[in-house]
Amino acid sequence: MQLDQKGAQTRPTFPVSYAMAIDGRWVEEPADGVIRRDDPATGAPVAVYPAGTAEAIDAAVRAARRAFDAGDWAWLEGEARAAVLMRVADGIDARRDEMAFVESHETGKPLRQARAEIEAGAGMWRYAAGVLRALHGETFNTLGDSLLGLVLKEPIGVVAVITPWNFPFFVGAERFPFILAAGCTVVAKPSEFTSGTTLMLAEICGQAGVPPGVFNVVTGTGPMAGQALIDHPRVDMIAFTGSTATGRIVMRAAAGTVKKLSLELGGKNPVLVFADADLDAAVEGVAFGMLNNAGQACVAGSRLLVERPVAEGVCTALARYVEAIRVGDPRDPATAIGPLINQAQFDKVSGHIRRALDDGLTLLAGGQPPAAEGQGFYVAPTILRAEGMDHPICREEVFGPVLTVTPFDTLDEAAALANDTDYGLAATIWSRDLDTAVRAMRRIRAGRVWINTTMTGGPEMPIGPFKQSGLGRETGLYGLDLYAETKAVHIRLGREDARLPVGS
Ligand code: TXE
Repeated sequence: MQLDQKGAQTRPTFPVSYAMAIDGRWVEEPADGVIRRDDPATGAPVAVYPAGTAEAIDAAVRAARRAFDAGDWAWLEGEARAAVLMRVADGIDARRDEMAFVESHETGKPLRQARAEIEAGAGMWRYAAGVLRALHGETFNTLGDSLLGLVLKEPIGVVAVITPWNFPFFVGAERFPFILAAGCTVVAKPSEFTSGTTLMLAEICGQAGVPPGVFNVVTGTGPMAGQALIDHPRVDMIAFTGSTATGRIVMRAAAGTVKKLSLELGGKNPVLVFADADLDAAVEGVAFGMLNNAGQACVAGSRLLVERPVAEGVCTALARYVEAIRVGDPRDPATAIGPLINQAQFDKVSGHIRRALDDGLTLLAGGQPPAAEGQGFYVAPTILRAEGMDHPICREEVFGPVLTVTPFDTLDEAAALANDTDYGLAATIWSRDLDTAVRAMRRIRAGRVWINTTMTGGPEMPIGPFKQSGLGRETGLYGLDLYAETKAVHIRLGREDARLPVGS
């Protein structure tokens, strides 16, 4: 998988056999066999990765530790480090179509969407390169005539990054460039379903001048490679993105050697539509928030709360809108939604829908496989009406193209329903009234709020959770600071008087 001489991109022949990137080398061992990944749209094999063992993790962590302690990266001048990150961004751009092709085949997401995510990922690397030299400490000149206080920012060390399958490249791009910008070294463990683009990134990093050992990738399963990584005593910090259940395992493991944590976990994100909203725009936005990436997004808008006088009309328009959405072949440019990631996710989403129907929730759209179906894990956009927030489909992260709709009468009620969840990742508000929109925004407990738009932003905005959706803020200046330790330095000027009583 290299650029050809004219600079055109080569599409890989599937299945691709990958090796792990450890200490600047490509290695297939230590591994406990291999993991085969099949295209969720067709079932055809697309990738084979080594099932890295605890020994592979140990080798990668030792390499990252050595590279960090050697200081070649951590002490590199900011200008030079930024130049490397810029070259990584250029390398991503140069292989964008090829990476999008791999990403689409491993995840089932539409090719057009995969391309946009790779492009936005390169933008993250450029932003981190630019902001890198803004990382700075403080001085305190208030400690008196003979004491000067300095607050220094230093890289935290070896960071373990565990990423999920829903946005394999982009979730990495929200973290890796900031971690490297701060001067840290990385051991990444991508999802066992979608490791291809992270390994391609390792190749690009090497070509861009990231020194050996600074960016390592070990492939493998969560219970084997993932667990060994979070347990490893020489890891200083874990950045984990995935389910809340696995997030709890990560927290427990981190307690062993008191590692710093960043966790982006599940979400059950409310979308509030007030009667004064631009309802056409709201319907389109609600559909996008519910269906982007087939609903497999932690910030997906999965609970629609709609003001009662417009509820009927919004439901009718929304049902019509989503039923016209094209579900099918991810490589067809007309496709809006591809298949779900795998059988387990298909079973989970179908099970949620079945249970809701058995329990008497009203079906407004979908509920069965879509018409334009191949043999993949396709689920039709499904809308269900729910009174209150008690049913499991309103409380649990479904992670599929499924939306519940609940009417409300007052802003207070809307805020209470929105906050009636253990999660706090994101929320969306549709209203043309500034007072209503701002009051609702202030009441909702979520790390990201969109008003009259949804699921958009840029690298300068911090992302992260409230409540059981996790810990920490990635991207923006916050994302750089996250990977820095803070050292308080006290400098004495002149000779100090003895501070202990001496003699009698
Ligand atoms: O996630 P896991 P799964 C949610 C979503 C989905 C559910 C299950 O609701 O239906 O999680 O998905 C690694 N030690 N999200 O089971 O297990 C694993 O290898 C260390 C929300 O795929 O959390 C992968 O790399 N690592 C989410 C990563 O954790 C372990 C995105 C995520 O997998 C591990 C994905 C262990 N013991 C799923 N066990 C979001 N917030 O966007 C697993 N892993």
